[in-house]
Amino acid sequence: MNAIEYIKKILTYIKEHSPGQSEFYQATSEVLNSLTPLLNEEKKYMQNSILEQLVVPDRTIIFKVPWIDDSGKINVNIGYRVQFNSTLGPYKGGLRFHKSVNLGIVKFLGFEQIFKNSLTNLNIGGAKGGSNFNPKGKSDYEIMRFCQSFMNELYRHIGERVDVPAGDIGVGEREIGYLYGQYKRLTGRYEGTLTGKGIAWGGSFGRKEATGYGAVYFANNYLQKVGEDLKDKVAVVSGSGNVAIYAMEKLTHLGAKVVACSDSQGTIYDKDGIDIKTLKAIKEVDRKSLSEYAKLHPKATYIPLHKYPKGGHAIWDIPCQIAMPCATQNELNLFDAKNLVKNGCIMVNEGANMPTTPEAIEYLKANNALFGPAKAANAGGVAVSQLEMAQNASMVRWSFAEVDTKLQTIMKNIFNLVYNTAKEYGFEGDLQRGANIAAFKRVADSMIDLGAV
Ligand code: NDP
Ligand code: 2IT
Repeated sequence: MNAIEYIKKILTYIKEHSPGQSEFYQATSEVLNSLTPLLNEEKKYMQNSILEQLVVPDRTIIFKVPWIDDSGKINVNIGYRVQFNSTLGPYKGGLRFHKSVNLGIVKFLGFEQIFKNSLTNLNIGGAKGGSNFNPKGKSDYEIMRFCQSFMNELYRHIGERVDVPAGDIGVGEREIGYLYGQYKRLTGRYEGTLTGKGIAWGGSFGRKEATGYGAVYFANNYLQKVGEDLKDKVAVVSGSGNVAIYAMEKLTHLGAKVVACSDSQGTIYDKDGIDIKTLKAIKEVDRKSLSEYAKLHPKATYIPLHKYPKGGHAIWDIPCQIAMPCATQNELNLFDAKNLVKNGCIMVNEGANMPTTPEAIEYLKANNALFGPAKAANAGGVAVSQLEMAQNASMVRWSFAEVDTKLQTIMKNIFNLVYNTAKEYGFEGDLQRGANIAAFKRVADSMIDLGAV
């Protein structure tokens, strides 16, 4: 069997055995289809059934999360933790609380996490979890009761050298606090089993900023490689959550002008440059809609979601040179990619996980836009999570500057690794392929070293 037949066989297996899990199929197809040159060259991966083993999680935990709302009613949600692969270290990856969460989404995120974590060159395996709980409009006490109930089940499956959850969509410092508090109550242990903790109670300086800053460091390395930089570039960033806000902040630090961002309800266009202080107050503190921004900055334009023609997204129709999707999966499609290219965009750099559809990626590549793939570009968040684990394990705390310097080095190393790997395999400039091959090699070779079954 040659590599193409081997990959096809595995993808057919996934399709048959994971019905309805379209995001999982999309994520596995992307990685596997990148591996053809490597699998043709190195027969050991097929001989050791590495693909068969990589596409099935080590274990999948699905549980009931009952919680009482402020009116006294009992609600029930579904909780997930997919411990995908622990070859390189303890399971590591975030928790997502969003109404759209289902097993296919958690599996796609967990699968991606194996390879992202591999690229950091740190010792962390891949996992993801979450719930279909919708945090929108819930009081602090409702969030607290939900988090406590979630942890009542999860605690028995995690530990500082077993599985270390963190945040993702809908899970930030507040939620990590409630989850960690309940973990401590149930186990009596203060060992740092979650990352993204508050600084006062064991968190790391720089974790909050790490994904967004890291993604911009990645973009900057990429631009420098092609003789460009961020100075005076016009940028747009989708989302206005944790990743988006700190991507915007670092873009601004490095001289770019961010003129637009979005949330699940609409888009803000401020041609003078987004005022990040106001944005933080609206989204991080008040947890309100972006429409509030236009009230405070009357020159800015607010485009509600329903006002943009179906099929595309308003944010990608705003002229820019640098586009950073930082909200969610499949938020930048072919229609959007065409708009970006038409308007002069030279780079799409992914802050979110799998935000660009396969057709959009092909279009961008065919039109010579630089493309920074998520598993490389957004790996700074999980990398600083590992630095948080390291600080917790040795009971020390590093300064913001120390963490930020380490993050910059990690992002530079990831960039060089994926760039050089793409070149080595004859796909110079295709960082998506470079990231998938480099990440896979480290995991697969380690699986063989540890005994392939
Ligand atoms: P947040 O919950 O902090 O922010 C998410 C943002 O995206 C919000 O502005 C939200 O809008 C918007 N959004 C979420 N879902 C949708 C949707 N279905 N349609 C439109 N807009 C949406 O999450 P993060 O910033 O942490 O995560 C963003 C992305 O980055 C995700 O893909 C995540 O997996 C990825 N990521 C996160 C890391 C981290 O460290 N947090 C690390 C690496 C990747 P609203 O404000 O209206 O809710
Ligand atoms: O997608 C991701 O890398 C995250 N949500 C962060 C994971 C982590 O463990 O910090």
